[in-house]
Formats: sequence, C-alpha cells, structure tokens
Amino acid sequence: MPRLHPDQLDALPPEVRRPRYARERLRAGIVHLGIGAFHRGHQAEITEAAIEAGGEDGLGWGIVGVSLRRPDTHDALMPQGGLYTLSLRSAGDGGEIHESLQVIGAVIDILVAERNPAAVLDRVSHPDTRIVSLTVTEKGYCHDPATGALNRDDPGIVSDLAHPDGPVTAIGYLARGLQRRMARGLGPLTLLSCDNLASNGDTLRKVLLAFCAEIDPALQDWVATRCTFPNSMVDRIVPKTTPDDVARVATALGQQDAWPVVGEPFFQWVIEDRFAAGRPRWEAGGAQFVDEARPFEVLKHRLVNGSQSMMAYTGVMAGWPTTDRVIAQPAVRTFIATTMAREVQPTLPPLPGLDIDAYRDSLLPRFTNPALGHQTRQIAMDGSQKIPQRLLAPIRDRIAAGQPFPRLALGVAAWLYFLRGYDEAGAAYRIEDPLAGALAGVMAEAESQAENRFDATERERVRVRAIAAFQPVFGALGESDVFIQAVAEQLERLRSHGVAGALGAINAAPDPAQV
Ligand code: CS2
Repeated sequence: MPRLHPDQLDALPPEVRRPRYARERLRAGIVHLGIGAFHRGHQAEITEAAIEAGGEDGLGWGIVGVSLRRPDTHDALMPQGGLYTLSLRSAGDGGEIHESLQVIGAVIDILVAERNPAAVLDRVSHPDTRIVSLTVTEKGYCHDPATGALNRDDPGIVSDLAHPDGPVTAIGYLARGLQRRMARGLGPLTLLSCDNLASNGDTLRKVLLAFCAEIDPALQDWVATRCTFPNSMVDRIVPKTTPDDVARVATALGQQDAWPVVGEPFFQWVIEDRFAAGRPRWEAGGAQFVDEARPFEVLKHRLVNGSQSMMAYTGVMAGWPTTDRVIAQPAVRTFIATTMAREVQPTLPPLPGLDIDAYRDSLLPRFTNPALGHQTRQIAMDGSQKIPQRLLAPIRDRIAAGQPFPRLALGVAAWLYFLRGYDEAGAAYRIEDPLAGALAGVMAEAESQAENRFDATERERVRVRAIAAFQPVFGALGESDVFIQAVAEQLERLRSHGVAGALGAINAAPDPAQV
C-alpha cells in the first residue's frame, strides 16, 4: 500500500476531503508548541478551513509544529510531507458508526526541540511568524495549579534560566525566542494558549513575564506591552489513536497514514480577538470570537472536563475502561447528570445567548459516543493539574454561597481513592502525574496521622485534612472544615462500600438544596 503523500492526493477516494488550496505555496505564519493529537484534531482543522477561505492571505498561515521532546509525530508525519488524516466518528441511533475522513495539509513542518533547539528558537524569531500557539497540557506551564504563579523550583525552569541556548520547557522557548525577536528588531507575536487552564492566556502571560523578569527586565517590558495573550476555550474529545484506527483509516484511504487522529464531530473554539500581528480567518472554520472567553472556559472546565474527571476516577476504580461504558452504568449517568444540573450549573457565570440547559443536555450523548473509546485511564492522568479548575473551583463557589456540594466532594474523593494506586479488583497501576512523588509523600503522611485513630469517620477526616494541606493543589481550601468534612464523608463511603455503593448512596440522598 502506498504511503499518504502530497504526490498521492489525487489517488484518494472521492469522499475523502483533501487540501483545496495551492499547498506548495503555503508559508508558515504559526508556530505550534505541542503538536499532539489534540492540536491536530482541533486547531489544525480549523486553520485548514481558514487557509482555504483566506485566498492569498490564507496561504500565509501554515503551521510549523514543535514537539518538545518526543520525535514520534515528526517521524510519522514528515515522510508524508506533513499530511495526516482526521477521522470524525459518531454513532447513529441504531448504533451504526459514521466516519468522515479529511486529509489535513496545514502542517508544513515539524521540529523536535530536543534534537534541535536552535531550529525552534529560529522559527519563533522568524519574520514570518505571527502567532505562537500552545497545547502543552496543564503541566507544561510550570505553574502552581492553585495560584497560576510560575513555579521557580520546577526543574525545567531552573534549567532554562541557566541555559539560554537549550531550553527544555515551552516557557523557556518562548522567552528565549522572543528575546531574539526583540534583539533583531522584529515585531511582536500573539501567544495563544489552547490548554484547559483557568484563564489560559492570562496564566501564560503571568508565567512568561515572571520568567522574562528573571533574565532581562527590558524583555519583560517588551513582551508585556507588545505581545498579546488571548484567552481561549477549546473543546473536542480527541482520544489516543489506536492500532485499529490506523488500520481502518488505511483501508478507507487505500494509502498508509502512519498516524491519523480520531475525534468527535463536535468542536468549539472561543477566542478573545486580541492579536498582535493579524490572524487567520478562523471563523471560516467555525471559531467564535468574543471580548471575554473566561465565562466560556469556566462553563467548559466545570461541565465537560469536571464530569470527565469524575467519570475517569470512578471508572478506573470500578473497572469501566471507557467513558461510554461508564455512562452505560445507570448510577453514574444519574450521578453525572445531577451533579451538572444541581451543583455545577448554579456556579456558572452568565453567558448571554447560551441555552445552558441545552448545552448541558448535549454533553451526555458526547460522553456516550461509542465510536470514540475515550479511555478513563487517559483522562485520569495529571489529576493534580486538572482537579483545581474542574472540581475545586466550583466547590469554592458553593462554599462561598453557603451551598452544599456532596457530589463534587465525591468527585474529589474519587481522585484521592484513585491515588492509592490499585483498583477495586486489586489491579495496580502507575499514577501518571507531574506531582506523583509529592502526592505519594502527602498520602503517606496522611496515613501516619490517621493510623492511631480508631473511629473510622475521624480517621478519614484526619487523612483528608492532611492531604488538603497540600497547597499547590488545594490552596486555601485545605483550611475549610466544610470542605474536609464533605470529602471525608465521601471517601469513607468509597473505602467501605466501593464506587457502586457510594454512587448508590448519593443518588438516593435528597436534593442537596435540602441537605
Ligand atoms: C480530557 C480532555 O484528558 C482529559 O483531561 O478531559 O482532554 C477533554 O477530552 C477535552 O478537554 C475535551 O475538549
């Protein structure tokens, strides 16, 4: 079977969409740090539409993708001239799978930073570069998740402050690249975070300016006054590509694509329209431009991602491997639907023009999409970076409003239960989390404090108090007795009755407004 390649595009079956512009004339206007499946399954598709719609201007918005460490995306896609397939999958009412295939051409080069740091710095400081966007996951910002401040003890940050020519973090690459830009008298850039962080643009600005201040106050000033950092909300479920996906796409294309990307048809990209040096016509691909993205971020982090994290921890512990299998459990379905409607929705900021009930009701079918196989283990990763904006932020709001939050507390308790490192069938797994070491220390300390308490409820409270004192995740919540009590109650239920028992109990409880 031939390899997918620019020379082979005409041989693709007619139903497969392909670049409809003069790709050989495409120039790079965007550098994207973190070219994983999410970027390829979301922003690259929308950029492809903007390039198609943009005529001559559109051809200035090709993407140079950067992998900070792993060479796998480079090695899979460069023999294909950067081309790859996006497969959007859903299931009809009768369970039949629908799949649409599009070969995307927007990515014209991929750099592996670890192999060639100079090439990445050159690209950030290239005159054609106008936007640097990022999907480096929550942990890539080297920040303290509870406050959003730069973590100066992060080993990557320590190294990047000491080694100007060989950064290892996205923050280091941005600072050193912008330093070269300033020195060369080039114009500013837009730095566009597309990660699931609270106020992702503001957070990026804060950590980057803190880093710049350490190396050159003039650079800090230049970045602060000339570059822009729009906040944005990104949404599309993009699970990890499986060998079955690779085989299925090859059969459909009649060509071998080494690394296609699979996603759901739904997507949303809400961006603040603050660009320092122009932007592609992303609205042609369905992006939405707003003055303030923060309310959309809060909506999405709490309803979509918060629900996913709760499904992930209950699912891993109870042995349900994918979100559709989790939601197939009536008790979880009820739990998630009720948490969203009763506990999360009342914490959301006003969003004029959005039918919030309809938005909320559209989520369960997305989680249930059986054509995706979205793994609970994948979502469960990096909990320390995700829990603060997904579950702790709405809990904080409920405490401030004097409202109960037993279901959100069960979500947090499920994360703590998961951190013990083995599921309810006794199968052990590794905790993948940048703070795994620190969390293990905190858990051990909690156990030793709880050891000589004989009352089970008191023991759990002591444990949770010790864990919640871990500031980088919990911030000031560690001092809230209401929080500690609510989480301890749910954790005790999980420990003594398992996921099924705890869900059964919470679903049978009266409306939290009356608790
Ligand atoms: C998921 C997200 O793995 C995770 O943390 O919750 O990747 C989620 O699927 C996307 O944010 C959906 O837009």
